[in-house]
Amino acid sequence: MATNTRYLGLIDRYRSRLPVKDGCRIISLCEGDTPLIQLHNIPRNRGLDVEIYVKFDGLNPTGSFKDRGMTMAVTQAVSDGSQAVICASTGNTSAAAAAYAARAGIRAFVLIPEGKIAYGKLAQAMMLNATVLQIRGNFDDGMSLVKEVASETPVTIVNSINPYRLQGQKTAAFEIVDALGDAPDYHCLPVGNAGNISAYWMGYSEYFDDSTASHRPVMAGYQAAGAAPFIAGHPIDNPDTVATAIRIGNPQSWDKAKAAEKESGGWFDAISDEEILATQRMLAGEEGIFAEPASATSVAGAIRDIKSGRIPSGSRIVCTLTGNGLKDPDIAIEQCGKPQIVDATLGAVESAIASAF
Ligand code: AN7
Repeated sequence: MATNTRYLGLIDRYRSRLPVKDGCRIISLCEGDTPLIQLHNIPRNRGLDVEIYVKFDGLNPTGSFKDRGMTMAVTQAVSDGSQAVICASTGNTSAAAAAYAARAGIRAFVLIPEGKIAYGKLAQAMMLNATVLQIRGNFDDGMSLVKEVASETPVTIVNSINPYRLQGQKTAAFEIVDALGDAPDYHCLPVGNAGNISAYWMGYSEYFDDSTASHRPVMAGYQAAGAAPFIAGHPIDNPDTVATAIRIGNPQSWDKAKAAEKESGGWFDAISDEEILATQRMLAGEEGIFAEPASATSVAGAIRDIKSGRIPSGSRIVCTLTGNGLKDPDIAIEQCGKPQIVDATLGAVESAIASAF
């Protein structure tokens, strides 16, 4: 007889390390347990002597790491008797909130910046039956509005200022240590609202505190150059980047992220849009991994810092790929161009193939 080993999601897997009440209804889509893929061609093609992995969180149920936090936030909201959740979002949070609210049978309200979210994310939020409000403003404006609405209306905020979100997201660090047998030397992340880097630091710290890991990694956070408040040293007013997921000027987890930087001996740095897109194509073309632009920021930063020696040779590095490339088809086609059109004849197809070599 085969045994039933069906994976039931990260709350089931890490329940003893999560604040989940006994007997409460778990709202899950079997999120978590995402692949940790070692990069082979990218380091080899550049002569980089490092052991580098990507944690591909774009393979979560709604295609981003937000599902990790959302299973916890919506489970708690339902347990508290909440009938509705609300968030501001650059796209991925809205998709995750919509999905987990649908699963729970409650309402989701999402505020997104008009015209500035990737098409796949908009499709998700609509299809998953959220009430979608496109605001004439950016993410930071939406975040302020959500706080005001929630102070007057019985809706639960499921942005990462909800502490259950970070609790869920810390499990990614657990999975990495469980997979590698210890913490990596460096962990590189894209940074927008700064919740995820704070959550990873919490996860690594908890494993270190009870000696499950022998050390904690140095944390490196990378922002898009046009949306880099941590590099500026203060919130910025008009963030802009091709990586719309991280088009954020006023990170809500500022203090937690700065603490992670300081305690780990890490750093923040900025990556240009050109570098972000070139790295997105590099991951796809050289490794077969299609991540969204914001995600590529972590790998772009890691490669730059390995080349400069800031991350030394021989290091073991993990980069989080936070979202799936399918989220943003427009940016992909824009970079690659439309495919060529040929006649439906053997000759035309053969000559097109020959010219590709
Ligand atoms: C793919 O969906 O803020 O630093 O509203 O979608 O924890 O904010 C998305 C953020 C990185 C940044 N990569 O993470 C939202 C939202 C992707 C993202 C980030 C986001 P944080």
